[in-house]
Amino acid sequence: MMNRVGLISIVLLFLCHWSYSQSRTNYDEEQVPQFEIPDPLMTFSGEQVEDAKTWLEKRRPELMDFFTTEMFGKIPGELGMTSFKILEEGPSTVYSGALRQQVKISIIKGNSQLDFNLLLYLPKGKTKAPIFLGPNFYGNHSVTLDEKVVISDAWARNNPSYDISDNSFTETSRGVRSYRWAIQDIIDAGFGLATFYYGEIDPDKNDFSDGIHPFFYQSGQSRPKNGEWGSIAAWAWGMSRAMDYLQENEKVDSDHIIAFGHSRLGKTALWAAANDDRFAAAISNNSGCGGAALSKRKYGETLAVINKSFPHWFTENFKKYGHNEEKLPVDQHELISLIAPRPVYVASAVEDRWADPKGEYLGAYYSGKVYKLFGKSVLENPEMPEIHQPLHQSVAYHIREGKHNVTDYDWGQYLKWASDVVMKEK
Ligand code: GTR
Repeated sequence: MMNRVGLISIVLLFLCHWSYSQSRTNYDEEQVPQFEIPDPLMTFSGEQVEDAKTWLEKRRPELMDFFTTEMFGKIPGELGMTSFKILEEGPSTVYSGALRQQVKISIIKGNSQLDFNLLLYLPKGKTKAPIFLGPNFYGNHSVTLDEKVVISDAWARNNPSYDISDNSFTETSRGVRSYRWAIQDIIDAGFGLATFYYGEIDPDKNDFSDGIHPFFYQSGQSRPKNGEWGSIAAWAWGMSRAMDYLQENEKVDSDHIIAFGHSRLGKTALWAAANDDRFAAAISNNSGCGGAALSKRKYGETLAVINKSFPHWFTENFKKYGHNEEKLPVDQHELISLIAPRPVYVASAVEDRWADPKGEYLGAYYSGKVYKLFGKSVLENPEMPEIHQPLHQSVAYHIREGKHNVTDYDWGQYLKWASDVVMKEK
């Protein structure tokens, strides 16, 4: 008979093996489980949606509701921009033909006030420029070498490679991310760029005592309730407050403001555009898990992993789907379809396996069913295209060589698509 030590060893061995297999990242297509793609045109009660009207009146609201309460979280109240102030404006010496504007946007509720700075570069010659609006990771001063750009005093993530320490930005990080923002190309194509530091809306850490969340706390409350918003929803809300201001800027073509974001901010751009139809289109660059990639594929980053590493990004409810993707009645193609009929662009990078390029393609591909209801052009092939073979429809996609990043190649595609597709929409 096996003694107790033997039995305990076997149990421990089993547990180790189980936790190892649960935590190992899957990069093997053979290990992708069999699963059914939830039908965006079938209501939760099993009714088939056959036209755009039923989609808009019945199916879209229930999906919106699901993504709100189970994934990103609900904003506990209404809150818009209270005021704005032009801090500074002038011709840029860094980009030819560009006008720079810096605007402080304020949101006030009771005794609380949140300010964030929007940096704009606009093409000088245009009376009203279409623009890309995208939050940034390291402060407005990091996207450009332009010395006039104000350095944020918000909480910053320390990063030795950018000389960022003591959780604050200094001159050392000016321009460190300029390679990700093809500002001169954007201006030359007749577009503008608007960007803000996402940490001014909510610092990216599992701490809900700062940023916008406390504006809605009742006495004694220190974090959002279950079903209420996490950080991604807060950053998306910030994009809408920037939009409030952009509606008032006479130099901006307010019918053509495109939500843009990379990675966690690519997840954010999709959610912002789903919630706010003032966005004419959305671009999600390498957005991966919780963005454009299908969760049920369990390839690269999974729900369990993202919820563990970033417990503050989604609402509490979302945690129950970790290691339990089968229970999800939706998948990310339905998040994308909430943006329909407005154009959407999903982009991947070959070496960015963590974000699951194939899952990102399929997310965009399966959203096509909804876009088709509106007569829009979609991705027709269930097989993903080759590298550098962009597909520029209303639902657009490309995969490029290289890593998790935003490159000039990406911007080249976005600019072309924005001119050829988005500008023709309205
Ligand atoms: C990773 C995270 C991804 C992605 C990325 C980023 O660490 O696992 O979901 O969002 O960060 O934002 O760069």
